[in-house]
Amino acid sequence: MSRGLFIVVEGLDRTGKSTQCAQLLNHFTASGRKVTLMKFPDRTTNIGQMINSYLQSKTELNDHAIHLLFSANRWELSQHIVDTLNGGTTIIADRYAYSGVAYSVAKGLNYNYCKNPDKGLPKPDKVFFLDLPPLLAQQREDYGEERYESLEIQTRVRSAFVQLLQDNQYIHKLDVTRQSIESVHQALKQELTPLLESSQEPLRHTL
Ligand code: DGP
Ligand code: NA
Ligand code: NA
Repeated sequence: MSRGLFIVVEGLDRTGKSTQCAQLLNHFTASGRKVTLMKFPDRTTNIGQMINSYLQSKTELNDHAIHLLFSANRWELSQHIVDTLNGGTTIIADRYAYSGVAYSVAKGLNYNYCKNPDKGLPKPDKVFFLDLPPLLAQQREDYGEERYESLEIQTRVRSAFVQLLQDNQYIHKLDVTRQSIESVHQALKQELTPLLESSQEPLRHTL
């Protein structure tokens, strides 16, 4: 049995990540592939509940402490990721370690420091960065409810993502400005086609 693919969708808040993940899930399900969705942060775990409370500004936490909690939230699910992929199921993840770096760098934490806690996590087969100018994202529905959803912070998060794109050629940037949901979906599918048609190397890559 071949293993599943690990696909990650990244981007600023309100760039359509969740919508695109759902579309990919439907597409893969319809084509008969075993597939599941994961979302980071996963707010259902104990650590995830601490993160949720922080994001809703119900608690305050030191920048380093929350950085490590976000990473711990990925680590507590890492074995599940490995087992799922090795069991032949494809994972579509709404955010992953790239958000981990970008949002903390945006607060002023050191870039290399930010990457460290996630080193060793399973490495995705494909990472997409849905790029939308922060000013356009801000105009979308429900914007501004959580901690990081301000134009100033999102602009800094985008700069950090640009640095990640420069340092990791395997991250695929997709400009979603003025793109319909369907056209972004088509672009993602097209980019995934070569991966779907080739057999995967055993899962041994780590971040
Ligand atoms: P979401 O549930 O996708 O809206 O994400 C919640 C918020 O948390 C969003 O503003 C992005 C931010 N975020 C996601 N992952 C991380 C992370 O690992 N570290 C930090 N600092 N922020 C993150
Ligand atoms: Na959000
Ligand atoms: Na989302």
